Amino acid sequence: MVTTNRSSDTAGRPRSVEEIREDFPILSRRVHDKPLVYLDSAASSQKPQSVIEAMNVYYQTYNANVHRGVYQISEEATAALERARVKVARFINARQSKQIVFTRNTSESINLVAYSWGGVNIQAGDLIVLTEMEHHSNLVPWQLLAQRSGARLEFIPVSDDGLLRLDVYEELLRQRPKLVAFTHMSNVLGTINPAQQIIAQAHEAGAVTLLDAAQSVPHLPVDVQGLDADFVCFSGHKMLGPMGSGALYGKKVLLEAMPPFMGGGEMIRTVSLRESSWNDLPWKFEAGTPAVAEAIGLGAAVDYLSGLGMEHVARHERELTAYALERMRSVPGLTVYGPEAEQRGGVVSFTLDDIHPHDLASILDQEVGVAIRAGHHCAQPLMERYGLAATARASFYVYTTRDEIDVLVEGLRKAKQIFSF
Ligand code: 7TS
Repeated sequence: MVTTNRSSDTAGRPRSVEEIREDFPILSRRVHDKPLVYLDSAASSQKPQSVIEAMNVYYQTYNANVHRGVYQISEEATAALERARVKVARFINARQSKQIVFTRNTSESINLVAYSWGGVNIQAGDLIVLTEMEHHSNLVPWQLLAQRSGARLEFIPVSDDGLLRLDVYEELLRQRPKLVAFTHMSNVLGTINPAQQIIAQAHEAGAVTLLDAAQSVPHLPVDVQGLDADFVCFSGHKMLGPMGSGALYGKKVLLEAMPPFMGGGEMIRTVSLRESSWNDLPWKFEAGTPAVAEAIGLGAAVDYLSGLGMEHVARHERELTAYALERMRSVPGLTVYGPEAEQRGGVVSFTLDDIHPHDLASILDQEVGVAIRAGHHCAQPLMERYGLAATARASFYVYTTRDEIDVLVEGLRKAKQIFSF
């Protein structure tokens, strides 16, 4: 039932990117009669065979609802779901698996906290501190909470080179915010924020913290206890797992004190016509039939990443990003946004002359088979901060090669030629 992954050979040598690529069936397909070069992993990653297989095995051999059946396959499904929770907990070094709530994605995890924790802890006049580099997922739920409660929002600004202005943060902390919610890594600039420091300072000022780890958990070793984070939100589909899988980590004292987010089956202990009592963590937050196959797939993704070693994953992407920055900057007229390679993950946003990023993405797709993202990347306030309507964005993962970056650069040169007429 459990598919193995060959993360390293018996001598412990990290697997080469060529070996890793063999685990991803989609990477052998062609687009426009060219090999697919997938450089949009920050939006959603590809999935290895072991993840696809784990979900298939569930559907083919023990598909059943969980937590209620007293027959064998339901018990197997329940055990597999809960095993996946334990895997996710270990992956981010959570103390207990009950601190992992399965959700559909980062957005749902953040909304859960905004409604449940925010509903009882945020009052009129309270301050919530966010940053200018947030994805809409870590902005809009707090805007909605502010509208409901009368709370205030303030923002840590971003410097010209894509770093958070921590001097301004220190000033904001003097106003004693109730919550500091920020992204660990920007999906536009690639900036890796000093999460441990930001969290420690927030705690000194008496604030609770929420870390949007949508771009960090897939790419860096993340230790929630080391960070002392209160809430951590991430998506399975960005870390080799299935669409519709995600998680919320929370400190037990906070999760236990929170009311349910949604009501329904699974999340109750007892129900009478007029009132109910709640199930234990984490099921209190998991109303209705869960996405069982997706959770099992996420567990398999975590196995795969753990097999590779997150230090190895992070090193590969750091090296690749340094290479990409150097190669891309050799293209005349190309502007890269965000900090230098040491302070960023594998995300490179750029513009080329005055070619519209959407046109650029179409040309790269058709001419060289490169898939990149173009647009505001769900971070409109950040775009506004840099006076941009859109950028093109290339993003990398465990299966990205230097050759693929060379193909991207070749495509950029072609685009320049096409637009010079
Ligand atoms: N936070 C960050 C930092 C993200 O990059 C994303 C998705 C989200 C939250 C939301 O994740 P979801 O799984 O709930 O959608 N980022 C992107 C992106 O950069 N392109 O497409 C989705």
